[in-house]
Amino acid sequence: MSAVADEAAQLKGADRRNFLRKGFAVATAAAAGAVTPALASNKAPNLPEWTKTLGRGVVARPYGRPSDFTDLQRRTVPWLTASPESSISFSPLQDLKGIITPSGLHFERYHGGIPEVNPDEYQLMIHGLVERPLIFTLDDLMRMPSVTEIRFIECPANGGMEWKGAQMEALQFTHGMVSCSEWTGVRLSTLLAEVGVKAEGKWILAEGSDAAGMSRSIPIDKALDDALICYAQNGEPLRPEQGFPVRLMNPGWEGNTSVKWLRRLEVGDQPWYHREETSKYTDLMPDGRSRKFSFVQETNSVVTNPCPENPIQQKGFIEIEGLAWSGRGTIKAVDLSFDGGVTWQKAEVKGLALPKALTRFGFKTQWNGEPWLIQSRAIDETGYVQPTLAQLRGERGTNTIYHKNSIHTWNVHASGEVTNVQIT
Ligand SMILES: Nc1nc2c(c(=O)[nH]1)N[C@H]1C(S)=C(S)[C@@H](COP(=O)(O)O)O[C@H]1N2
Ligand SMILES: [Mo]
Repeated sequence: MSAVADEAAQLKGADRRNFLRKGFAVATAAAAGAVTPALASNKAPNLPEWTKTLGRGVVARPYGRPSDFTDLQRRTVPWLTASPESSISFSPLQDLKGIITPSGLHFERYHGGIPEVNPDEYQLMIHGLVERPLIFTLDDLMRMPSVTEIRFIECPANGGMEWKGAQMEALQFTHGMVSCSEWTGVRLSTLLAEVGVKAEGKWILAEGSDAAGMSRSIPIDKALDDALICYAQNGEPLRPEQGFPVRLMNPGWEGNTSVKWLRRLEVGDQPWYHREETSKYTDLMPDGRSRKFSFVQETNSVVTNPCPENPIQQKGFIEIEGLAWSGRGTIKAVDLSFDGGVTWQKAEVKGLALPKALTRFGFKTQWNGEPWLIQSRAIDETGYVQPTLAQLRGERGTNTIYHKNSIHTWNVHASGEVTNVQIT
């Protein structure tokens, strides 16, 4: 018997003794899967190269960045848009853990490029149907009472390429227009109290200072509820991509309403019906008419492991994982199906389940090479159940690109490969 095999056999003996003492050792061993047995020869002086020289010192990178051995990337779909200034990059959901999207991987969506706003010259004007029209500088905003909340932002076009059929062979492209950060700022209601909204004030126009001058009409109820005038993301100033130095953040609502590089809020008595709330970001129904204002991002979920980018590597233990979110509030439950929605089992909600935030779920099981049609179905605190594709298409047809929150299916093949399919 070789030294290695001998050592492995000894370890097995030790494991067996442990097992006799503690019942749970079996589950642990099964969960570890095919892992190399420990070797005594792995100890000093047999050390890896990187242990034999000093590493990089503390000042080399005043602002840290991920290891050069990692490859985390926002990616684009080249044919989707005509120019990089009016385009979309998708978050690599397949590579992320937990619920927070690292700031550098937050999906990007803009219509006129990223403006370089000088924070020293920054101004937010609030006017219209108010008692005291005011201009706030960044310092003014930062002196006011702040709140910090973990919330997702999702473009209503997330999944838009899948309305007519399964098209994108990557989780990053089927669902990567959602991200989740910890946001800090001033409640819009606090600012509105400063300016004093007149009784006729029922809508607010939010206008960006980018070349697109993107603007949306926000109902006063949302403005007075949880809308945030936001200047920080994951503990540091907003990234330029996310609207530096200040964006509006409407938790749970279509990302489009969260106007970035915010320069002006005008209080009015009716909506403005600007481009991004009429010709765009409006759902075309089967009868040719459009749904007027569909603000809320409804309950959605997707399995992130396995997925096309994360095929199953070995038989035996696997923890299925995924993300669920609801613009209406907190995720209450997630069901999983392995047979395309015929039978369902309860998944476990892992870690924090916060309102209007990405919520991670998991499910521990075994895979023995059988084909799976794996689906997740999220249910939120209002009792809303994520619809099937057939239900959603029944209501909205296929001539739209927005608000596709239907149950998604991954086909796990006997090889462990995963492909994107639709069950209708
Ligand atoms: N000023 C301005 N705000 C904007 C946009 C824009 O083009 N200009 N794009 C909107 C759209 S369509 C979305 S989905 C979100 C995306 O936010 P993110 O880039 O921080 O992910 O920002 C919104 N806010
Ligand atoms: Mo969007």
